[in-house]
Amino acid sequence: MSRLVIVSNRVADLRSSSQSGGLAVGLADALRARGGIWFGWDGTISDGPAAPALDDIGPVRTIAAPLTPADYDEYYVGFANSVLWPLFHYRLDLVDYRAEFHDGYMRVNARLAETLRPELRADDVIWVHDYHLIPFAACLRARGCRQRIGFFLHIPFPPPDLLTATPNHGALIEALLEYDVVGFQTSGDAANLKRYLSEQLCREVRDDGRVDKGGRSVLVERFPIGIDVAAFAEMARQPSSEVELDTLRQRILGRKQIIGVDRLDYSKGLPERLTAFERLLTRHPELERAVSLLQIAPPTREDVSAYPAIRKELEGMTGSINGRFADINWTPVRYIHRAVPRERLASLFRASQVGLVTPLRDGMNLVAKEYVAAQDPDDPGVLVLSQFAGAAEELQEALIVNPYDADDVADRLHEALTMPRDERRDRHTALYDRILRQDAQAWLERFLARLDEVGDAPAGSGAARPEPLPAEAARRPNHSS
Ligand code: ADQ
Repeated sequence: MSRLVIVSNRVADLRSSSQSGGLAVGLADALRARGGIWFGWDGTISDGPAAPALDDIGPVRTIAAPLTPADYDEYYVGFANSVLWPLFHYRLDLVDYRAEFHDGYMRVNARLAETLRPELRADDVIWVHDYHLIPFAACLRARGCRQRIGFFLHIPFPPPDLLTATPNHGALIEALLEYDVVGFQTSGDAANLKRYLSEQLCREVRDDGRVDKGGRSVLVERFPIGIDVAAFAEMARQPSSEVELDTLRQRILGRKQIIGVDRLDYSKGLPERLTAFERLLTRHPELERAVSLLQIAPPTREDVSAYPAIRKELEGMTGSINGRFADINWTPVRYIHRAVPRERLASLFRASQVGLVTPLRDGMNLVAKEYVAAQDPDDPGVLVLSQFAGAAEELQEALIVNPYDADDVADRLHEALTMPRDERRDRHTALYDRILRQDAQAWLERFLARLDEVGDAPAGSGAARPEPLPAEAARRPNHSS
C-alpha cells in the first residue's frame, strides 16, 4: 500500500497522548498503518531563516515548519482568516481583501510545497486539508509532482455569487482542479463548486461528480466528517466528580441546563443564541430559576480584528441578561471563556438536557455529534441544531432551527425542555445510529479509498458510497420533524 502524506495547517503532536480528538487520532492511526509524513506549520513565528523540524516516530515522519512574521500576517491572519474564512462563511461584510494578503498566501503555499517535495516518493498518496492550502497541489504540480493528491475542505463552500466578489477567484478555483479528489462536508457545498465550475469556468461536471482537466478527471464529492463516537461516549460515561456535584445541585433545585460549546467565532451565532435564550425567559416566566445556559467559548484567532469585537459583544450581552434576570442563587447565563478538557466537556454534555448548536454557517459542527454521542441512551437530552450547520444535512431528528429567528429558537428550546422521554429516546436512537455509521473512521476510509483508486478505477466503482441523506435532507429542514 502507498505511503500516506498528510498536509494540514498545523501538524498534530503524535507524541502526546492527549490529542484533541477523534480526527487527529484517526489520521495518526492511518499514518501509522501505512507509514508516511504529516507536514505543516509548527505554530511558531520565526524572524530568521529556520529549517523545519523533523521527527521520526516509527514509520511516521512529522515535518513542522515555522512562519516568518510577514507569512503570519499575510498568509495566516490575512488571506486565510481575513479573506477566505469570512468569505466561505458567507460574511462578505467581514472580508478584508488586500493584494499583499493574496501574495503572501501564494508565497507560503509555494514555499511549503518546495519544502515537502524532496521528501516525497513517486507512489505517495497526498491528502491536503482545508482553506489555508487550496493552491498546494498546483504548487506541487508546478514542481513536477505527479502523485495522487486529494483535498478536503472542512468549512463551507459558498455559492458562485459570493465567491466572485473576491479578486483572483478564478485562479483559486482553477487551482482546486489540480487535485484528483476534492471533498466537501455537504452536498450543498459540492453543488456550489459544481455551479461555479459550469457558470464561471464553463466546465462540464458529469453526473458522477467528475470534471475533466488537462487529460485527468477530478472527482468532486461529499464526505461528511464524523467523530470517534465510541471513544466519546465512553468518556462521557466516566464520572467527573466536579460535574456530578453540580448536576446533583441542579437536580435538587429542579433545574435544567442548556449547553453551548464553540470557539468564540462570529460564524457560531453566539449573540443570536443569547438573544434567543433571553426570549425564552421573557416568553416563559415559569422557566426563571428553572433553567440556565452554560456557554463555553474559548478564545481563538485574537489577532484578527473581528474576534475581539465578538468577545466584547458577548460579554456585554451576558452581563445584561444576568443583570435583568439573575437571582441570589440563580445565574441564568454561565459563560466560560477558556478551553475545557475533553473529558469534562463530555460529562457536561451528558449532564445537560439540551445541546444548543446554532451557527450562522458551519462546515459540519462536531459539537453537535459529540453532544449526541455523550447522552445517556435511556434518558437522553435533546439537540437543537441550526439549519445552517453542515451537520443538519444528516441530523434531521434534532430540532432544526433558524438561528436568525429568536422566536423560532426560543420555541424549540421550550419544546426540547418539555419533550417526553419516549420522544427523546426515539430521536436520540436515530441520531446516534447515524453518527455511528458515519464516524471519523468511516470518513477517513472512504476518502482514502477514493484517492487510492485514482487512475486505476472508473468513477462509481470500488469505494463505499456515502451514508444516504435522510429523506427530508434535500429540502429545507422541517421544524416539526
Ligand atoms: P471548528 O470550527 O473548530 O472546526 P467544530 O466542528 O465544532 O468547529 O469543532 C470544534 C472542536 O473543538 C470540537 O471537538 C469541540 O469539542 C472542541 N471544543 C470547542 N470548544 C471547546 C472548549 N472550550 N474546550 C475544549 N474543546 C472545545 C472546523 C469547521 C467545522 C468542522 C470541523 C471539522 O469549522 O465546521 O466540523 O472543522 O471538519
